[in-house]
Amino acid sequence: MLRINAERLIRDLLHLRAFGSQSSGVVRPAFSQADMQARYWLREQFEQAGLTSRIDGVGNVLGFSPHPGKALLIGSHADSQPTGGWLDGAMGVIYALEIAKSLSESDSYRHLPVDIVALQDEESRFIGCLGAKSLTGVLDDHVVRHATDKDGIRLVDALEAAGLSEVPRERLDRTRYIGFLEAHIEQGPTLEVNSKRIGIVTEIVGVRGLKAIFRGQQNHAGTTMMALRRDASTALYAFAHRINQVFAAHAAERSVWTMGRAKLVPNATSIIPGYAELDLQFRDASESQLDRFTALAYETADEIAKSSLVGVELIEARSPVAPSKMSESLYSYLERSARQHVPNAWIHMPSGAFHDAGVMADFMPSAMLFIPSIGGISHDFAEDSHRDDLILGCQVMATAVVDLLASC
Ligand code: HGY
Ligand code: MN
Ligand code: MN
Repeated sequence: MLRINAERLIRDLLHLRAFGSQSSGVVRPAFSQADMQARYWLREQFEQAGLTSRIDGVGNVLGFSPHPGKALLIGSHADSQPTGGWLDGAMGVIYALEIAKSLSESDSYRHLPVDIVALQDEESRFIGCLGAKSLTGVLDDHVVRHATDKDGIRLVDALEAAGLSEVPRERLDRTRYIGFLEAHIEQGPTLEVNSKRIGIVTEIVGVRGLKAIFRGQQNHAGTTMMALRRDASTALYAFAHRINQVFAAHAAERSVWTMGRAKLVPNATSIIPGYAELDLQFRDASESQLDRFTALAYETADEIAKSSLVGVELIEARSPVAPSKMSESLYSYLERSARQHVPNAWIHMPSGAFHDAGVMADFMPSAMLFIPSIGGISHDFAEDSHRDDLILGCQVMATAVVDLLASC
């Protein structure tokens, strides 16, 4: 069996955490200085693991094995949410690094071809799963040219500032790979609540994002009688309330929706807002359910516009990520390894978070492994996992990798 080095795994996880660390979490958004510093360090580490490593034109850090034969690609994303947890994405990148290092030190397994990758902007600062979409050839150049982050910074300027504008983007060679494996924290409570230590992911939800824009009339908060107001904030609150009612009435078992970002202009206590924005994100494992929610959102926008005398416009706020199925033949190796290491402490489960594996799954067979998140918390500085779960997850992944490649 390929034995990982547990101390080195934790040490490398903590080293990656140091890039952009704040309180107990990280602030390492795509193309930030902390993100690029982390990628330079990862490129060095990939080289030290015996791989040929380079950073491509959208910031993906790739490590290519010198060994012949059909390879596995393993990895996750190294960028974080604006205020993120230290393990989201990072864990899967360091698992891949630890497996590469352990293989390079093993007389029995050093010949196995494993490429590794630290993907870029999975967290949608500019474009959700930017790195995975670029590697698999589904990144639309028009979208790249016009992408901006929430502060209006253009992606093309971020690429320029990171010194990547003239760097070629890598494209994966489909014929080189058996498939893609991604390890990730669960980011939810299922494993912990069920006292399980390993999750084998069967499917990943899709996600869509709309922005509702409300255009009314800015005016004095004291002299403007209620009947005369065209209050953009009141229309926003009415829209949000109605969405919660209508989506709840049409929700499927795993439907979720979030209105996590609002903007009122001019955002002053004694001024009736003339302009407002509200982001609406929704997710489900079924494309038809996402279509249904999209239609309901537009119907609700029309309804509020008619009843409030405020203009209500819906625009697409993010590039959609479609729901995806994981490869059963690939995840059967993760199952076999989990059964060997923790016979009664693993389950099959869907993923309520989207992941790069969801994009990779359209390009090659893909599979994911989860470890528990303490308290089910993620996308928060408090995100954490138990050290023994971190170590177990990497060992289960390493055993599955060797078993899979040895059987090819
Ligand atoms: O939002 C997500 O599901 C992912 O963690 N970016
Ligand atoms: Mn995330
Ligand atoms: Mn993630």
